[in-house]
Order: sequence, then C-alpha cells, then structure tokens
Amino acid sequence: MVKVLGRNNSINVQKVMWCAAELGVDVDRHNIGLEFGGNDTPEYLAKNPNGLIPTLEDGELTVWESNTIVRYLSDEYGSGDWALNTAADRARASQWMDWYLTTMHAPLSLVFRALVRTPEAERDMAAVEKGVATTNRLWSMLESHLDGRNFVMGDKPSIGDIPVGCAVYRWYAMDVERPPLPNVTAWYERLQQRAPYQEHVMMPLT
Ligand SMILES: N[C@@H](CCC(=O)N[C@@H](CS)C(=O)NCC(=O)O)C(=O)O
Repeated sequence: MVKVLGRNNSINVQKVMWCAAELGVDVDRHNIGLEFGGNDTPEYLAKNPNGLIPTLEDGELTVWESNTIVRYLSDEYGSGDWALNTAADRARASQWMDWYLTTMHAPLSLVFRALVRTPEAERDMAAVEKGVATTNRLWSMLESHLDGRNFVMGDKPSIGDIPVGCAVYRWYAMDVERPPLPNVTAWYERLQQRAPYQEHVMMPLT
C-alpha cells in the first residue's frame, strides 16, 4: 500500500488518488494542508521541502510533484489499458499533463480561488474575466485535439487524461461562461462514467 499525504479537495491530490484507483493501487491517505495544516512541520518539510501537497511514500521512495507521482504510479503499477509501453506514448501523454501544469493551471486556479474560496465582495472580477477567457482559449486547444479521439491518447484513457480530467470537472462545476466544446463535453461525459473519477474527482468544490 502506498501513502499519500494531502487533503482530498486539492486538485493535485485528486490526480494521484484518481490514478491510483484506476491502477488498482491501495492508498493510505492522510489529510494534510489548508485547514488540516501539517505541511509546515520539520517532519513534512524533510519529505517535501516545498511544504505543498501531495507527497507520495512507497516503501523507501518519497516523491513530490503530482504529475511526477502520477507518472511513477503508471510506470510502477500500470498494466492492461493503463500501461504505456513506449517512450513515444509516454511523451504524448506527458505533454498534456505538463501543458495543464505549466499553461492551464494558473488561469483556471485564479478563477477557482476567486469563485470558490473568496467572498463575493472581495473578488477581483476583472481578473476573473481574464482568467475565464484565457482558460476557454486553452480548452479550445484540447477541443481540437479530441476530434476523433475518445480520450487524450485515443481509444483508451491514460495518465494524459488525468490533470486535464481533474480540471474539466472544476471548470464545468463553476458558474462561468463556456463556448460550445462538443469534443471536450463528450470526453468529460466519458470520464464521469468511471467509478475512480466519481470517487476521487467529482466532489463539491471547496
Ligand atoms: N506543482 C505542485 C503544486 C502543489 C500545490 O500547489 N499544492 C497545493 C494544493 S493543490 C498546496 O499544497 N497548497 C497548500 C495547502 O494545501 O496547504 C504539484 O503539482 O504537486
């Protein structure tokens, strides 16, 4: 059994939990971060010097950075539909994971933090509007990529779906204007049919 340190309403923890559940890996998760605290103790910082969540422990291995953890789980435990057998496939999946982290996460999180975690009177709505426009422009890139594909890698789900899959739940759960995105919407509906996605991603936004 692996150990995951991090509260379950964190998008980065959700990536890890969803992935582990798809791969059939048992997880012992501990609530760390925000209201639970525990991520600024010397003990935690020795494991993850960023003081952020998630952190994964698997035997002797301690590792942080959610995308890296997802890739580790896939390499170590991925089998069947979830195995990525070639360097090319791993790269194709990884590019969408890192695209989310480096490109979409900032504007989407700005909108999320404003609309979900900031009292209405204190929201910077000009910044929110800009964040919504940027995020929608980025979703249109995934919209084009999903043309003729059921999942990011084609017919089968993969780790390439995980960061953007966590993000699409948040995007559709928030009261934001969205252009028609038929391919993204159909892919999101496919994700919603998966029990691990329902359990680890589809929870009230807090
Ligand atoms: N790039 C890091 C970012 C980690 C991160 O920013 N985690 C947030 C939660 S999503 C965090 O630790 N926030 C502080 C807290 O929860 O106390 C990753 O992907 O793991």
